[in-house]
Amino acid sequence: MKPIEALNLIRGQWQESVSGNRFQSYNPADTREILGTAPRSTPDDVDKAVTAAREAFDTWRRTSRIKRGEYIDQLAQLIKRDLNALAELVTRECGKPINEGRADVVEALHMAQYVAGMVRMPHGEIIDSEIAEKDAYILRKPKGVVACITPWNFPVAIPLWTILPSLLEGNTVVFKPSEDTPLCAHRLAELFVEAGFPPGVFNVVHGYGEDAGDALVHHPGVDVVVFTGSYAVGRYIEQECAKQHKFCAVEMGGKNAVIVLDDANLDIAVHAAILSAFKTSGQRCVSSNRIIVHEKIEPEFTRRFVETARMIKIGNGLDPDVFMGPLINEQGVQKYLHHNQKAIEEGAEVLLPGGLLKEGELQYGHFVAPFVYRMRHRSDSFVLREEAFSPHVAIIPVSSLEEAVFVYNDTPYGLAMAVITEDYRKWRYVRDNCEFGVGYVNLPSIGAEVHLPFGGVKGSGNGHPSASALFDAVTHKVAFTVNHGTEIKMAQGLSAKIR
Ligand code: UN1
Repeated sequence: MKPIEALNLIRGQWQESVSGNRFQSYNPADTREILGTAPRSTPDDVDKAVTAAREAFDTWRRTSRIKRGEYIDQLAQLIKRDLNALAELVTRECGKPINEGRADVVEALHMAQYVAGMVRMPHGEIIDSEIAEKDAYILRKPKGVVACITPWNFPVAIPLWTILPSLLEGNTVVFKPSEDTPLCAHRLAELFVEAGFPPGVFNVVHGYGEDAGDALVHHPGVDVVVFTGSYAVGRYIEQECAKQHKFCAVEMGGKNAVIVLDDANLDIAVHAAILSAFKTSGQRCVSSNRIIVHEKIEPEFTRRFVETARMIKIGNGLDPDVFMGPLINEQGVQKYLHHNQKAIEEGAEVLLPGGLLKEGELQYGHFVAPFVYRMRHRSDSFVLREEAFSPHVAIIPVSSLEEAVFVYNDTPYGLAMAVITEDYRKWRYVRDNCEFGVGYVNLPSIGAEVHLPFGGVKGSGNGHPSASALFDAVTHKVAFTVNHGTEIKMAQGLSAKIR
């Protein structure tokens, strides 16, 4: 593959960082393969991008909503045209197997189709007034400049979850992609240019959180920060935005679980647990590090789960038979090893030892094997409460439905929950008593779709889900009332008399 030289996109112009510095993007499956480079942007670059977005806002917000949707429809067509090339780049740059790379791009395409299709649907509301001569409306207005800061694990889909609702509603955008996947972001940016979005409506600054991301969060010209990523960074953004009276929508981690109840269909249970734990090598915010299993069926479940996990094919994601690719970077590997070590210290009964894979070609990538253990729940455990973002999985036996729900909730997070049961009374109890934003019955905890809200509670988010629900975060609901009478009449029976 020819190396890709990514650039910032500011006011429709491709630009180097004013610092002149660049950073490399490499293939996590083979770190000898440098895929390209991107500008290491500074607060000055951020300032230029935000200024461009502010200047473009006035014209963009007055462009008809249907016209804005047509640009997005054009983008959808370009994503469809380039689907295979984009999918391959996703796999090379973030390591996930090619079927997952493809699903990432398909999810992005779905978001573009969904958002473009919304423009001819009713939006806003007509509502009655207490006064017969008054018409009342609920309208949505754009908030201004939206900063979209996104993670590497869905390098095409998650950016569009946040960028497209923002643009459709008349906001302009500054996009700061993950420093692990700048090249996917660059290809996406090229498609925005080709789709003909007016200069300044969509801007990109590449770089690191500490300089480019932080400068965006603090820039007075940014009205809304939309972030998906770690709890630590999300909390920091929430605090910094509060100081500036700035709105933010943050999606953070999860310590999700698959709950397998005593009446579960074990084929479905094992299948759902394997997909939840090991797709994307456990690096989805909805991945499950915990399988909470009723003790009646736990031995049989565990035997089958471990047997299946042992057979998982690990390797370069471009091989279509591979199920698990590498972890994204050295930091991801260290986090995985740290969690494994901690589990042993906390008394876990190790069922699969995991560890770094060093044979043949695998030695050049960040490849690790599934680490699986059995452990009773403890509220003071580190490994049963904190996200590992890797194929690190606890099987937690419980003795009742109520205990399963207690264990599920006993973490700082509340993102994704899957329950395996044939009994509607049981899943209904789980649904009503577990804290989550994305719930599943007889399915894995992964697999969200764009037209559903995506977001969690507690440490997983601040109550502003993304994908279809992001429209609420990037618009302001306005009450608008018109008098058609020839005199002023007030609501609540308030007297309108002056004298
Ligand atoms: C994420 O892990 O950050 O639900 C998002 C899923 C995907 C999105 C995951 N559609 O698995």
